[in-house]
Amino acid sequence: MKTIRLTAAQAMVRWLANQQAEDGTRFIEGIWAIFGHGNVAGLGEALHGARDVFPTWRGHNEQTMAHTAIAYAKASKRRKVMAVTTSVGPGATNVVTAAALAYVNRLPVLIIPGDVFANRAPDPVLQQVEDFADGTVSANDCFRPVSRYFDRITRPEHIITALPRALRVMTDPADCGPVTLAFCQDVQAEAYDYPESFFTPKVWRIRRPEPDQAELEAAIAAIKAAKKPVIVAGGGVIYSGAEAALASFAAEHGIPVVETQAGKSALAHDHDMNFGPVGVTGSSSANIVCEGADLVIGLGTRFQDFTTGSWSLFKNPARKILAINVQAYDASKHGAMSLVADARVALERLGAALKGVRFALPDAKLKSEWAAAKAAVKAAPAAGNELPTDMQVVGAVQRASTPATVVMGAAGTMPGELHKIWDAAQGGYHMEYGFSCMGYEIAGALGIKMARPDADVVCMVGDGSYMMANSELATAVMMGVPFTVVITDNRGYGCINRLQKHTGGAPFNNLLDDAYHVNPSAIDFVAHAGSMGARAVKAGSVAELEAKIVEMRGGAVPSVIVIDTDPMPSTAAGGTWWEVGVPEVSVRESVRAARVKFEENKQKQSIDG
Ligand SMILES: Cc1ncc(C[n+]2csc(CCOP(=O)(O)OP(=O)(O)O)c2C)c(N)n1
Ligand SMILES: [Mg+2]
Repeated sequence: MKTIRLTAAQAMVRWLANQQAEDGTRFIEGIWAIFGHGNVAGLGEALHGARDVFPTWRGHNEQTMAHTAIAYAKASKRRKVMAVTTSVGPGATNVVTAAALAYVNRLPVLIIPGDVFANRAPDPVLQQVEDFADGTVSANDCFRPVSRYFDRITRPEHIITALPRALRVMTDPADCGPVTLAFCQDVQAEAYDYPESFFTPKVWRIRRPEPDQAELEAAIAAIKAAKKPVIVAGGGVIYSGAEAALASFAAEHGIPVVETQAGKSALAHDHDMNFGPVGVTGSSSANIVCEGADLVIGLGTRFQDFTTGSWSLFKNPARKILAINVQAYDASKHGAMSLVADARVALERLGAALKGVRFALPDAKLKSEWAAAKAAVKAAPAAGNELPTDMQVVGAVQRASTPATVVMGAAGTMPGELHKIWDAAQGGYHMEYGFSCMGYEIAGALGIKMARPDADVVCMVGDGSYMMANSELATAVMMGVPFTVVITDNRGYGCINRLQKHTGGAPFNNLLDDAYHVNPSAIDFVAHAGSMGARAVKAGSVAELEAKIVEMRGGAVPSVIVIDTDPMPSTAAGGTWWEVGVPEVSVRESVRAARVKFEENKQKQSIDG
């Protein structure tokens, strides 16, 4: 056997650089790194040696550079990924939130945190978490519950088994998620005679599981027996590349499609079969269809509470749920009839068996009424002194958008409003709403633009999320990756303030003025973003915002446009109940009233299974 003597870190990097996506490009596009003790000497030296074939990028925060990697994978429909490496201790635990985000959203990312010495000679090292009862525990054990595969590399030859397992998980459509390979720092630097064959380039094809025959037949029978079916399209449609198959299946059989946050833009907003966004942040058109449906066909959806209205949305007492999902866990939720399969394959198999089966589409008026409701809240405001609403901001961004626009976000007011009222071109929507993690926005925009250089990426971020994490803006400037950031400054956590009010709470600790302060907070976002090298301006009105988006598009660095908005309004039309725990006893009358409403709504909840 021919061997080559390399350190474990050199071997890992060489192996990673040789893994290919189906299109022949690197499956792992490159690695985000913040060095420290635990990765600078071992992995750092190896990455330097491979820098011409495997790029290393420097971020400003481990969590957000992982967000960039995750957004890149999402925008690549899980066909390509990025890796992230950190030092021992705080660098590593900074990534735990991002790992959880990837875990929830079923998105692949390869996390390689440095770990303590396998030989334990210098223990306790700087940043070592000492477990009094377990000698095998390190800070990296925090990754276990939020990794689809976790391994600790305590011998150089471990990578020969660990790395293929890591790639297996990231390319498995059902198990897909974050992988953590905690890499002991002494082991990174140890040499070993690796078999040459280990480094043979490999193409990782993503399989398309076929349905089980009996499940398929039961699904066909259920659809044939239905009178008012609806398809709830989730992120799985997009990851499967099933958009065109869905469009033709829906059109052929007359089945309306509604879209979740992750599924939005599977069909263009104006596609005949697209009845709009579903659920808590959904349209009246989609929700009315869902309320009456006798067969709810989940296609690549996790049935998160925002989709199901905490299981109060599907009101037809005779309703059945058919869950088509590549992951059996999701396909068997809430007593659903399961069809475990790839979304595209499932649609093809169902379509072949349902030739000639056609349902009457819901009244098209539902769609025109929703279009009017959207247009009303998005219309440019009449000139005046009032602060614009976030919906009017969305309207301005919409009018300034192009067919190449990908609007994105994660937390705050924007995800709900964008899901409801944004008219997305096919593929023009990217929302991280599995974890809805504040601070994903700017880092995520960078990842999307790296995956889709031709896209016009528009990042919608509130002042709160911007304050939580913004420093990858400096990275985007440094790397020359441009996108547009719209900061809606409503001086606080507007959506949570509204939720607080809605549940009877006093305005408390959300808007900056309602929080303990000695000096009123007045943050200059233009100066802040400008200090990182972005082209930053303030828009004094919705009209100015619209003009500036167009004017600043196409620069070499990100542009940031700040606009003051009113924290109070949100789109009243559409939507459905969302369960939030309202106190059963309270001295506040408004809480007691909210509790009464809560109990009424609880009656509408129907949980199968
Ligand atoms: C990391 C994280 N912490 C807390 C939350 C809960 N949360 C959701 S939205 C929000 C406020 C967001 O404020 P901002 O970005 O200004 O948006 P706004 O609602 O004001 O438009 C908070 C605290 C979260 N989603 N993520
Ligand atoms: Mg805000």
